[in-house]
Amino acid sequence: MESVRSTCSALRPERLRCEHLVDPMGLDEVAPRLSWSVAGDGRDRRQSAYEIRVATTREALSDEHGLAWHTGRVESDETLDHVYQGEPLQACTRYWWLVRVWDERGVVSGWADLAFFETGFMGAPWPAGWISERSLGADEEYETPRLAAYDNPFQALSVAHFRRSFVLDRPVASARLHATALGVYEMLINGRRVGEDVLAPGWTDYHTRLEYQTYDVSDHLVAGDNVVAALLGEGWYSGYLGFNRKRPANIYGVKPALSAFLVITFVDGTRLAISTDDAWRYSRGPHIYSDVLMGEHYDARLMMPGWNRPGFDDRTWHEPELGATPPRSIHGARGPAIRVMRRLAAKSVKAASDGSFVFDLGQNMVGRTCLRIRAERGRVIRLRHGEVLHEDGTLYVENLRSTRQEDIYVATGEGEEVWEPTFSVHGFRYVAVHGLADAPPLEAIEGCVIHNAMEETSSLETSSDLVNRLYANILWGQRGNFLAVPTDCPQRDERLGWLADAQVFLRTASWNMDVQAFFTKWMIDVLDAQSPEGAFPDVAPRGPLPQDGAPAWGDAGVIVPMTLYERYGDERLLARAYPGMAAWLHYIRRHNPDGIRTEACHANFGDWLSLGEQTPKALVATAYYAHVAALMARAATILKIPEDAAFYDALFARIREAFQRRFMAKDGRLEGNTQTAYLLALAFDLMPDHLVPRAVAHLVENIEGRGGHLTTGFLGVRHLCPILTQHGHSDLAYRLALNESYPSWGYSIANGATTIWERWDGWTGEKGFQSPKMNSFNHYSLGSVGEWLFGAMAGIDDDRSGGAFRKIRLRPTPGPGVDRCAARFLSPRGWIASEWVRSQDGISYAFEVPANTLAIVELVAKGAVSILRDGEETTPLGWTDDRDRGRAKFELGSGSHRFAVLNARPQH
Ligand code: RAM
Repeated sequence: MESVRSTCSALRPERLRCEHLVDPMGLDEVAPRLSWSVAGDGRDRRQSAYEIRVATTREALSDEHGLAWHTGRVESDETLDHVYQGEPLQACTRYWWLVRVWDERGVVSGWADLAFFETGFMGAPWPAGWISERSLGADEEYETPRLAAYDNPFQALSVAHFRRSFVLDRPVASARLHATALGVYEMLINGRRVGEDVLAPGWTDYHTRLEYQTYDVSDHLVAGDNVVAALLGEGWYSGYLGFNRKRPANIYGVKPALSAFLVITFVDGTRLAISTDDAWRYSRGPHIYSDVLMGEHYDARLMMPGWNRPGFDDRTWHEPELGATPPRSIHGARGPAIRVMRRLAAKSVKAASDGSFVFDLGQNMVGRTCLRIRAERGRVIRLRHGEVLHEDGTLYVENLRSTRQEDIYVATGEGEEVWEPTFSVHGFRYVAVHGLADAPPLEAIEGCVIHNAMEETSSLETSSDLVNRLYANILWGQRGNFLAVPTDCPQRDERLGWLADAQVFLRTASWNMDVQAFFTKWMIDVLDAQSPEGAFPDVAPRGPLPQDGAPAWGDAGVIVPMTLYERYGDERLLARAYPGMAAWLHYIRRHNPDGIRTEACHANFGDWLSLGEQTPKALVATAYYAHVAALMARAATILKIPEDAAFYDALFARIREAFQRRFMAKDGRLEGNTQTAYLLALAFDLMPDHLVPRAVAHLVENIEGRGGHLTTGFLGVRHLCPILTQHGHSDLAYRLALNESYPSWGYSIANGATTIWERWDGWTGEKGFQSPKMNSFNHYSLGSVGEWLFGAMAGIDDDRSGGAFRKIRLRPTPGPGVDRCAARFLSPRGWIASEWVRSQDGISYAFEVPANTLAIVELVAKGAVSILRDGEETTPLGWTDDRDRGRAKFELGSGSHRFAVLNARPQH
């Protein structure tokens, strides 16, 4: 080991993040947190000290006296969440930062690549005015286009085009554009798009809060004439939202408004600020209407060439109306922006019986279609979007309910035309193109995948095609539904931030992507949505569905911050959420003093969409009540509030006892005798110790009695495979996970699923499609089995201590039907890899953990004669031989390690 060490190079600090984002702009945190990870060759690598430097210029970073914060050398192995403690941060200022680290031998690294964060207004009042379209008089009409000539079945609004000219007479040093909208916007300067954000500023409860974006536009400006321009649409603010079919819905407001603040700093140190005011002009353009849910109608003949550049004659344009009323809280974006994240080429195109040409993208996805065609002027092309097809090859769109997700493009006839809708998002795999006489080429349609820009952090490859597809389907469900908020589905008139869906899926989500900043933002939405009585909602933002939260739904207000703490060690978020979490607990307690939760359960969904058996709702509700009480006790301990911890511990014990008294028979049988009943009781520690084996036996018996099939809904399914594995039935967990007969994940895959379905019986050979009233083919909830794929099959897990993978638990669990499993995961501390292969001789296992972490490896060695480490049967340091119970445990430092667990062979 020593020799490995002495040849290895210094550690490398990398992946620098501030507030869990890479180089964030417009940050309004007074004391932002800085994180990095360290990489290094060899084993047992450790950071022993670090030094951080922060300064407002790059040059000042090398000047000890010019620093805003200088930690000096600090003896510490921590790489995450170093709270800024330098000079008070100035508003609207870029701070560059650097870090270097010392390794276990005291060898110092080079400085990491330069990173920055840029502050926003830091709590100062939002400086810009608000502009919107004027309400026209009865006899007035917009010049362009004459909307009356078009069919607008949804009465959705057009997209307002705003512009404002200005002259620059001095050389520009830098420029920033801060912008937001009651609605959705895109900004342009001199015809060039500012940033790449889609549907900014995203969705918040616009009554309560609004986020703004900050863009570096220094290189958008030119000497002389300039134009800043904007497109403004309705978005979640005044467009169709949820199942509200009224127009105008007026959930938040009826008329979108834009607010922008362009600050130009000249080389001579002077500044010019341009705000949205009466110097702007607006017009309507080629969008006949644009709506997130319904789609977009765009007549390209009405394009106004040059409208967003200098030299355009805007004398016929209108003066805007001023003074929309924004919410009091306007602050810098807290999560990652929404972007076009990838593009999918069409796989095939077929003529359908209704005259359309149906393109197949090969993947159920969320985003928009890019159309590329040549057509004569005035040709109307309709693009309809659906997730699946009818048997005759036409689109199945019945499940969209009132949503249309249909785009209309009217061609100019000028060469090749390329178009994407601006403010509309669809959930689809198939695009039916109507209005073309001849079959268009495959390249005519491309799918633009849109979601919040989160880093993907995993890969999973196994010998089983079914498992590989299951993993892909789970990942695609997340790509499709992490859009502004974690939505239940992306296609029908719903697309809401349902709380239970989010809490059951969060662990899985955090394997697939770095979701910390995304959920930090959404937790603000959840807290905003808490009622004065303490009730969390069913959906956040509440928007079109204002009701209070059901058990397991409202409980997400406690589960989400605790899960984020376990995965990322985010204590600040936990501390901020804590008062709200406590208020929720007291709300439940007030209504249910005897511990059995039957009151204030609101829509009380139970184990939603379970199949063939119903778990008593009071049992589900009480189990969850106990669970959130236990989580509160943990939260209080972490936050060092011992009185609270004792209170919630006692509360948990009382509810647990009440649960046993009310729902449990002496033989450990639970009321209803359902799979979910046992799963919740076992997962939430509600069974007395001596009856745990009985509960497990009842569960197994239930599953076996159904020929190895599940009945679980949203709530039970998450615990199904993990609990079976934990209690010695991993073979049965594998059987369920790899099952192809109905109901199972495999059944949907065998029937062509490329995402997780909302319901086990979304389509069955026997009955065809489920009721179109509720039948999404892209709902991530039942995909919560993803946490088992990583946590059990691949065997990588955090230790739930909040150490954010400082200690990595590795417990690979091979099982029937899979001969090889290779997983990789980018933890907050770096890449973890885990791979096992089964052969006749036994299992070989290799893993890698990043510098500065410790691996607790547990190998199931039942029946094995020997365990080899790096090819030799040695007992390494940290070895605790536990082979009597069929397990061997090791504690190992960073680097890659190799084991072989050999089978017994006949003796000669
Ligand atoms: C459905 C949603 C969601 C679920 C609720 C109870 O409409 O799709 O997934 O949480 O109902």
